[in-house]
Amino acid sequence: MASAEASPGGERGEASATPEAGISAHLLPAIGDIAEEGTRGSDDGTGLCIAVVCSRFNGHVTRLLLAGALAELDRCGVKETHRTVVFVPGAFELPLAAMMMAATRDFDAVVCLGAVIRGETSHYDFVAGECAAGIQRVQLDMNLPVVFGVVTTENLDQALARAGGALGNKGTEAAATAIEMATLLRRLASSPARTPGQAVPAEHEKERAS
Ligand code: INI
Repeated sequence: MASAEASPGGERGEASATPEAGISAHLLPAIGDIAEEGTRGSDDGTGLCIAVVCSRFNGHVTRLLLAGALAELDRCGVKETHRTVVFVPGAFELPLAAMMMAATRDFDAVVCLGAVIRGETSHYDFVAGECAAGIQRVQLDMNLPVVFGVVTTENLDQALARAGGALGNKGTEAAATAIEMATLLRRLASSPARTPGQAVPAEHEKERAS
């Protein structure tokens, strides 16, 4: 398993990804061009417990997202016994189920998977918007990574392209994000990153003042 320190920016193919190759912006270079100091998570899911909440609406898309997410959890070493998959009727229900999973405190991250397709609904904006806002709220309220693995598209073809088609798999990306954030939070908790603007621990206050 590649460690973050050993391979900053390189774990998920960022260094070689190009827009021309049709690779999602999520995987584009962001870190490789930046100085290598700093703290980030890794793709080592060993020992992590991950909950996946998957919407059944547009199930022909979400089942592909789920397959991508589970394959990524496998690749990263998250044991099957350390995963829980929960299904909800639609994307609108994802935040509540994510909140319930987060509240157990049994998980290091929650991955939310869904597909909201504008062509099929006049209330696309409400479903997609409330789903996104709800997921963000859960993650901030619960202080736990809750990942938005929801494709929001104009039509079915665009959704399928992002569910294992030409534009990658949003479920795979969501699982990778969950592991990166969970490992980042562990690292920050055990050894706070000293980045500009970050509060200085009390024991260092004197040192800074002198
Ligand atoms: N839910 C989705 O996940 N995707 C959609 O595209 C969608 N459309 O088209 O309406 C959708 N609607 C259902 C919604 O998520 C709720 O389940 C429903 O409104 C009950 O709360």
